[in-house]
Amino acid sequence: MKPISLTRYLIQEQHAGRINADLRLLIEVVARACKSISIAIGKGALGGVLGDAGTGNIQGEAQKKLDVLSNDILLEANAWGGHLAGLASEEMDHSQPIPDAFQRGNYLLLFDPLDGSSNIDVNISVGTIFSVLRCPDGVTAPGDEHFLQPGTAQVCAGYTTYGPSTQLVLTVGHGTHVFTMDREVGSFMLTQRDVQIPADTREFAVNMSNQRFWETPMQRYVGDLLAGREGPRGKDFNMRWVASMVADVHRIITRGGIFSYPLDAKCRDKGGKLRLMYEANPMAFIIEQAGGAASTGRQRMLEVQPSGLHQRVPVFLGSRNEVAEAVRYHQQFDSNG
Ligand code: P6P
Repeated sequence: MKPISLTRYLIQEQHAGRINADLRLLIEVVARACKSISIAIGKGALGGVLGDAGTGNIQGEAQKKLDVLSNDILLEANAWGGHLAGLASEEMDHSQPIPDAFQRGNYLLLFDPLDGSSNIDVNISVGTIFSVLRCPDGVTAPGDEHFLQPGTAQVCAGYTTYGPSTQLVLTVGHGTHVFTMDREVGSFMLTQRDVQIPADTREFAVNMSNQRFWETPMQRYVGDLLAGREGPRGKDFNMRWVASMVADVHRIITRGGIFSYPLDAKCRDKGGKLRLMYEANPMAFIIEQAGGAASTGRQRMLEVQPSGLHQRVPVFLGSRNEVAEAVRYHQQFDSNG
C-alpha cells in the first residue's frame, strides 16, 4: 500500500480532533522549511554553504554558514502564517515575537536549526530539532519567560535528520511516527507509524573521551557496561557515537539503545552540554511517545522546570529499562555514596 503523505496524516489527525488547523499549518510550515534546509545541505561544497559564518552564538560556539542559513529559513517560513505568537532558537540570544506586521497565533516554536553542525564539513548526518508549546492565555507579545514551560507542556515535537535519506520524526502526543522525504516529489511520506523502541538494549552512545571528567555514578555505570558478560551486567555491549544528537537519537528510534551526555567537570558549571528547551525536551517527548524514557539521571526530563531559555541539562534517553538502570546508579550513589 502506498504510504500516505505528511499532509494527509495531519488532516487525519485534525479530523480525529488530535490537532487543530493552526498546529497542522505549523507542522507543515516547519516540514517545508526542513525540505529547503535539506536541499541546501545536499549541495555541499557546490552550494558555497560550507565552513564558518565568522559569527558566534550565545553558547559561545562558532556558527557555521548553514547554522545561520537554516535559522533564517525557519524564521522566514514561520513569520507570516498566523500560527505562531513567538519563536526561540539556539542561534538567537533571546526569543522573538512574531512581527507586528503579521497576525499572531497561539503557539510558541523553539528549535535548534542545525544540530551537530560541526559534522557538516565532514559530510556526517546533521539535523533540525523543534518543540511546540502553547502561548500562555492573554499573552500577545511573548518574552523569554513565557517559553519556560516544562517538557510535559509540549503539544508537538520533531526532528529532521539529513542523512542518506531525509527523515522527519514527529509526535503530537499520540505516538511517534517517521516520514521519509520523496526527493522527486518533495513530499514527506509516512514510512513508519507508531515507533516502539525496544525496552532493553546492548548498545550505548556516549563520548568516552570525557570519561575521566564524569561523576562517580556515570563512571560506575559505563565501567559495568564495558565489563560486559564477565561483569555485573552479564552481557556484552556495543558502542556508537556520531557526535550528532539527531543521528544518535535516530539510531535509537530505529533499533533501541541508550544515549547519554552526562555532567562532566568541563560542563558542570553550565549544567551540562545539551540544551533543555530545544534539544533534550523535544527528544524526550519523541522518545517517551515511542515507549522509551528520558532523564537527567536524577529526574524525568519532561518534568524539569526550566529556569532559562538556553539552560543545559545532563541527558540519558532511549530504551526504558536501560535508562532506568543508569538512573539506578545515580540514585544508589546519591543515597550511599
Ligand atoms: P561532543 C553537537 O555539537 C552536539 O550539540 C550534539 O548534537 C552532540 O550529541 C554533542 O554536541 C556532541 O558533543 O562533545 O561529543 O562533540
